Amino acid sequence: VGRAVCLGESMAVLLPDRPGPFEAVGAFRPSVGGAESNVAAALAALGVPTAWISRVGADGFGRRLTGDLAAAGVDVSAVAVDPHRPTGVYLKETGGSGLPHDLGPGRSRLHYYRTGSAASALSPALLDDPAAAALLDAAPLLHLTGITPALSDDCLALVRALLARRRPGRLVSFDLNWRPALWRLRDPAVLPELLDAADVLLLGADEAEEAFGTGDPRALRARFPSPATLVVKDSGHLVTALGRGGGSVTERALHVEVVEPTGAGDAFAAGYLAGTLRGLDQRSRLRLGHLAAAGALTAPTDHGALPDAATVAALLAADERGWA
Ligand code: KDG
Repeated sequence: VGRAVCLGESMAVLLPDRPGPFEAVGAFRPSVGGAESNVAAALAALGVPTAWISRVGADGFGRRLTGDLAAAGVDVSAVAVDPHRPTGVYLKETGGSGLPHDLGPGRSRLHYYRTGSAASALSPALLDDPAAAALLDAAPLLHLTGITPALSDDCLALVRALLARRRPGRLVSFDLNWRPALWRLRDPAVLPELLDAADVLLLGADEAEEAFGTGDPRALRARFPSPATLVVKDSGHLVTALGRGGGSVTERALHVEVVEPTGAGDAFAAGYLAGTLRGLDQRSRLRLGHLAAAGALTAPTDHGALPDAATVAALLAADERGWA
């Protein structure tokens, strides 16, 4: 059995020492982020053998990314090192300081420095790389997001090539991850065709509203008819999984005190996909997604911890009152 493969750009993250606009920040602490590698780390934490495929610069941030992911148990053997382009970086701004220009409590904004990054040079040439091809050929799951096709024409071509190489028995999941800042200079009209080529399509209702004019699960199901499962996350509270035949299951998120929301969608995806690979029923897949998301919501970084295995098992089996 192969490893689940997550493919996409990761970046060094600089986390501020306090909430507020950057003019009020005293220091930044380095961490790692990137939607697909967040999913990879969370899948590994959930016990799913996982690889992350990407490209980093020949620099300290690139070594930090690959080192941290390897330490999280993720296979990084097919991460290429680009001698000419740097690893991307983002700075996280968080609200709640009460100062002028503050974003507001519980809100955050990512400031990207990633144009011309090593990962933006990912291209269909990746498919000729023996290490990447071997991982992709054996993968029971390939996870992609809408960030990658926004990075460059080459990245878009790679996503198209990956979606065209279907293998029986391999699931392809695609998380919209709508990033308007990345699409400002590119045409997002390429997205629907990519999303509709997935087996499992994950969307946030808010981001779908912005990107496609509707966040309604039924309308989105009609808009994206091909994926076997469409998962719509309604502002973090309710998540609905809709099959192709009209059936649907909805599960409420856990109530948690949100510390910082970045990475929660990735953690949800990992929980849902780990449940899918384990053959759990839809409700349990959604619950595992919510449990993983709760960990990320209550951590200042992109990553959070899961409860112990016994607690997870009890929560998956709990009745409606025991769960929410
Ligand atoms: O989902 C979390 C990501 O948004 C964050 O880690 C940065 O990958 C990132 C992006 O492109 O926004």
